[in-house]
Amino acid sequence: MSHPSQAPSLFDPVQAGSLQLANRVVMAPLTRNRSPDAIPLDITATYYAQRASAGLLITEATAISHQGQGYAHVPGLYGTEQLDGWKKVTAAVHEAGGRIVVQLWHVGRISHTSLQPEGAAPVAPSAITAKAKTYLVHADGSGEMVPVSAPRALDVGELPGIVKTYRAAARNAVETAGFDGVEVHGANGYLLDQFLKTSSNQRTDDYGGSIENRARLLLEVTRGIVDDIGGGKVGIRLSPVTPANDVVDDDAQALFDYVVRELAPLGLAYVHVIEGATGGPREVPDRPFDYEALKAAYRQAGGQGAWMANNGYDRALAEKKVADGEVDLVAFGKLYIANPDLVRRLKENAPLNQPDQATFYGGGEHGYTDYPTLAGQ
Ligand code: 8OZ
Repeated sequence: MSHPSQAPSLFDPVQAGSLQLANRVVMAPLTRNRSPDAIPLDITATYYAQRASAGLLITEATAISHQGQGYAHVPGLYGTEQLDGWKKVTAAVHEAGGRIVVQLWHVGRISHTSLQPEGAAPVAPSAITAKAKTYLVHADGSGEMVPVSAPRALDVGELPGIVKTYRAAARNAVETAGFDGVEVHGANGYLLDQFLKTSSNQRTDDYGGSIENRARLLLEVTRGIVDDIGGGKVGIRLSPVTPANDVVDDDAQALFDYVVRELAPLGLAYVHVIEGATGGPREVPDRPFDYEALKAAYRQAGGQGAWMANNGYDRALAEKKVADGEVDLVAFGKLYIANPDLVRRLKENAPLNQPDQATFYGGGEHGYTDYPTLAGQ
């Protein structure tokens, strides 16, 4: 079907909304828990700048508010110190010739009272506790995985405030912190995904029940951000069938086909889809999903954003799907932890460093900024 001489390659430039990308290799958002008090450190600027040859860097998930935080030492976007920390990151990435967007995060029920303002219960669409764990760091520096706390259901009157908080974070991201854009985290069982999916949303108001109602918060957030900073600087991440953080939908295909049709007129930079179980198998037992149909629904509704795919891609699969025109961008997670020069390694089919799971979450430079490049090896 494809014309080999004209087929796009993973290493060709591409335009995604307002973002001019040097290639189609993307660094996926990766939680690293190295930002005490939610403030990105200098080593974080080094870490992202080392990876600036990616067509696009997506930051680790970043809390839009203290209430939106659910793990120890994840960064935020809500105060002067946090924004100043991010300024150093974006400056270092731009100096190295890269492009970087920040992932906007509200965890909803995936949190713990000890991480919430005044020790309050985390918030959720419905008062249903997730079978999930979060990560705490104690005063003596030791870390621990603990079950998430029981959430309280958000009052409908609180939802406009949540939309406003997302919008403020997006404006701060581009106007103050120097990001090239933002990615709305609509995936992995966090707040917006909790509203989308039937297992976590049992509301009986305008934000629960029908697909239209369950998608309302995600769409209000995304449209609001688009009004503020322009659709060309906005991406969104979705995970139709991931079991991450204990969510499932009764009819994921119908739900997500609707979501992308509604997103189509917004002029987004990209739609980022996690295929299968986040960080795990590309197929989820008993949860079939047709990603090509999802993309077709978006295109048929006029969506022109770049189509970004993620999860378990290797060089061969990425090159094939880009050459076939199935996907425009491929986001690599674990491979980007271990290979700062991933673009070069893929291009030259060079050996890859293997990521060390023990240093994914928490710690300092080890397992963060000390993975070697080919040039340094
Ligand atoms: C791993 C550990 C903690 C959070 C996600 C933000 O899955 C995350 C996350 C991943 O989207």
